[in-house]
Amino acid sequence: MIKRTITCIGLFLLAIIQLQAQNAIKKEVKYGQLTELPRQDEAMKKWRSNRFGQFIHWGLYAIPGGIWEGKTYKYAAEFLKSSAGISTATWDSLQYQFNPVKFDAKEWAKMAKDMGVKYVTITTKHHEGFCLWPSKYTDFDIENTPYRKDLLGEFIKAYNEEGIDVSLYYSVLDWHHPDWRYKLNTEEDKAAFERLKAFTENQLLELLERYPTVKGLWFDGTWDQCWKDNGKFSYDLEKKLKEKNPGLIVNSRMRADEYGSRHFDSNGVLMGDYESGYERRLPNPWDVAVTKNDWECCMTIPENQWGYHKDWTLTHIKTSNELIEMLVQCTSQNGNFLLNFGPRGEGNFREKEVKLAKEIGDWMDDNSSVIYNCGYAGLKKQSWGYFTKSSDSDDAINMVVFNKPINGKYRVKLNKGSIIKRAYLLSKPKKSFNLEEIANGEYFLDDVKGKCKDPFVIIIELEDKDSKKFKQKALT
Ligand code: FHN
Repeated sequence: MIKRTITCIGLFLLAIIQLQAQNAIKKEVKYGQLTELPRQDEAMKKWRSNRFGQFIHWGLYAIPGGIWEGKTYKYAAEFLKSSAGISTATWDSLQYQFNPVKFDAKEWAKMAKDMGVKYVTITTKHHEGFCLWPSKYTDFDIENTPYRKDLLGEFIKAYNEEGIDVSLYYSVLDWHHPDWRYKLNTEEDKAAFERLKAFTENQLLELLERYPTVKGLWFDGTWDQCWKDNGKFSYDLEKKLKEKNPGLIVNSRMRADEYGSRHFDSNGVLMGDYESGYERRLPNPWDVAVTKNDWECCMTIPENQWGYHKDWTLTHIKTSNELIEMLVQCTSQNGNFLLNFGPRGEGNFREKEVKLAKEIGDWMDDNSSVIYNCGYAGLKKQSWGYFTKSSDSDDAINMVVFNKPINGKYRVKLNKGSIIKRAYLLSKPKKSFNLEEIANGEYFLDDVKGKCKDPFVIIIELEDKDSKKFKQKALT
């Protein structure tokens, strides 16, 4: 009795402490999230069902391609200005060499379409500050290059004609702009940064005005103190941009709250429309559900090169199977995969990128039904690969196999009570696998003989939960 009373008092005290702790960390956030998440409007549903996107990093850095005065710099080519200690004036003069005579927007869009992407995100202005569109607010733009034409406009038109949604990358960090400040230490810094804010807002509204079909804005370069000190500005800006383009989708990097918390507000609530912190990394594949928020992983083909680097022998170059596995993993965990390409200064892609795009596209031709409109199947990654599930289907799940078991049998662990009705290769739907039930909801699938391209897909049809057979099994 005494023991029970002590336990009850203990639990009561613990509950009070927990309640107090919760209240202590709950802050009143005025400039946090604008809407309830996850967004369920048509634009967001489309973004979510797209699953696979192409990222393009293109700017002046594509001209030197990681090499300056005969010296090769290993670090990311778009950072060459700082790696090689090049003055702003010298770097900016690359503008007068930017003449991508080989740029063919239609060819680019066709390559993207054939690769199977449903959306593209292109750098309109990277950290160097150079703008790929003719901007009213700066001369450091495409209009003042030998190319002169509205390159971004051509790009958007061509991709839209192929049915690909376009989203625009914009770096707030700006190495060219005289009013950029990392920190706002003095009154003069603050005044300069006010001008930078006005410039940023004007350019973003200009982009949305000029290119009304744009579906999203992808912010970057927002990690410095100056941006953290301007949470209210980022809140107001998100609002204005969304008023200008209803349905607009914005990544979480755009935002800070009034306490300087980025991506997530001070109470841990995501800001923007999807989490964009997965850069060159994926979530733990064994996590059952990553998060209820939408998210996107952006990935490079080499280890860390976004812009064009002339020497790709410096790092590991991912194979198409590695990249396909990442795409599948993202899908299986309800995320999107944005794969980066860095075209040359002349305007064409390196042969290796073209080849990889073709290989991924060949795989997508046969297997895109396990990617588009698909997501988490309610099941963990297993030793042979990943499950995905289409939101159009109630009774089928997809197994995407990357590791073929030596004994030729796939051990498949479903949720308890699940019964497999039939399993077959997506490429050979008529031939069923032999099934061996080894535990409640657990099976061995015997390999179906025949050649299939790796990685490949097995479809599992499940017994309808209302069927007699299912009810009987569930009781046992
Ligand atoms: O510094 C950039 C980098 O060049 C590239 O644009 C990536 C893409 O996510 N973002 C920055 C680093 O977070």
